[in-house]
Amino acid sequence: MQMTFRWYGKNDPVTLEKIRQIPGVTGIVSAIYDVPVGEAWSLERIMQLKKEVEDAGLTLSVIESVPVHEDIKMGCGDRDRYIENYCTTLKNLAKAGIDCVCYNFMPVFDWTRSDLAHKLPDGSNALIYDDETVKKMNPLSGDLSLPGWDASYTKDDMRSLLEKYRSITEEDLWNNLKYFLDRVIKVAEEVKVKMAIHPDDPPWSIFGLPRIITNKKNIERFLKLYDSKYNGLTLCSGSLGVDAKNDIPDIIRTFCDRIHFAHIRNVKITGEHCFEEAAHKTDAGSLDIFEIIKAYHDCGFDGYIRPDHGRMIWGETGRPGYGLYDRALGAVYINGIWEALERS
Ligand code: DNO
Repeated sequence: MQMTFRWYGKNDPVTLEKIRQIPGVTGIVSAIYDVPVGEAWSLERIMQLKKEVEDAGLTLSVIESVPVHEDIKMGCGDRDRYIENYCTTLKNLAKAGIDCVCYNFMPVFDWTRSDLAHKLPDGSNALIYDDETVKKMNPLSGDLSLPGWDASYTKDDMRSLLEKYRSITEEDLWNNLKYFLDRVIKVAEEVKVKMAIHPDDPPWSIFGLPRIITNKKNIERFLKLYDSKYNGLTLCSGSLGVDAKNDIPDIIRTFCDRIHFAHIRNVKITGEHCFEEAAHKTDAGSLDIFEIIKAYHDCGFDGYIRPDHGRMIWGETGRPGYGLYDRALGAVYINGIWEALERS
C-alpha cells in the first residue's frame, strides 16, 4: 500500500512541506478546485499540480475528486456533454500518470455534519452529526455552510435543484449511475485509470434526497452495474461505519479486489443516526481500526490509503476535519499497525 495525505492546494494551511515531514507519507491526494463542475481539466493544469507536488518531494497519487455534475446524477439536461468532458479529464489525468480517481454520486450535498467544531471532553474538537439538528437545518436558508458543499450554489440554484430532485427516486439514481458508468468506465479501462466511488456520508437519505452507496448489498449492486476492475471503490470506514449494521472488515474482505483507495477514520456512534468523529485509535471510537487494517493486510491490499478526518487538537485551527496534527497521528498509527502485521 502507499500512505497518502489529502492536500487542498496552494490555499491549504497544511503545506506540502509539512506533509513531507510526516513519517511514512509519500503520496498526495488532491484535485483542481477552480474548474467549474462539469468542465474538462486541461493537461496543462494537471501537469502544473503534479509538478508542484513533485517539487516538494512527494508523488501525486490520487485525484479526490473529479466531481460529477448534477445533470448526470439527475439524468437530464446536458449530461452527455458533461460525461464527454469527464472522459476528457480522465484521459488527461492518465497522460499525467494518474491511475486512481475518487468521486461520489451523492445528490447536491457531499458529506454533511450538524456541527463542525464540537468540543470533546479532552479539549479537542471534532465534527459531529446529530439527527435532530440536521432535520431542523434548512438548506435554503442561505446561511448554512458545510465543508463538502459546492459553495458556488446561490439560494436560487439550490431551490431549483432540490425542486428537480423531488421526482428522482433511488431507482432513478441507480439508472443514472449506470448510464454514467457505461460511458466512463469504458474510457477508464482504455486509459487504465481506476475509478473509485466514495460511499455516501452519512449513508442515509438527508433532506429527502436519495442516497444509494450505503451498505454491503448496495455496494455489490454497484459493482455489478459494470463488472470491471476499473469500476471500483474508495472504501471509507468512517462513512459506512456510522451505521452499526455495516461490518467494515467484512466489506473489505468481500470486495478487496475492487477497492483502490482506503479512507481510514474512526467514529463514535452516540445514538440512532448520531455520531462524533473520533481519533483514529481503535479505543477512541466504535470501529475496530486494527481489524480494518488487518483485513486490508490479509487481502494483500496494494492500493492507496489515507488517514481521513482528524479532530482539531493542540489549538490548531483550519479546514474542518483536515488539520495537520490529528491526521498525521492517524497516518503514523496506521503505518505502525501495518508494520507490525508485515513483521508478524
Ligand atoms: C470528505 C471526503 C469527501 C470525498 C468525496 C469524494 O472528507 O471524504 O468529501 O472527498 O465525497 O467524492
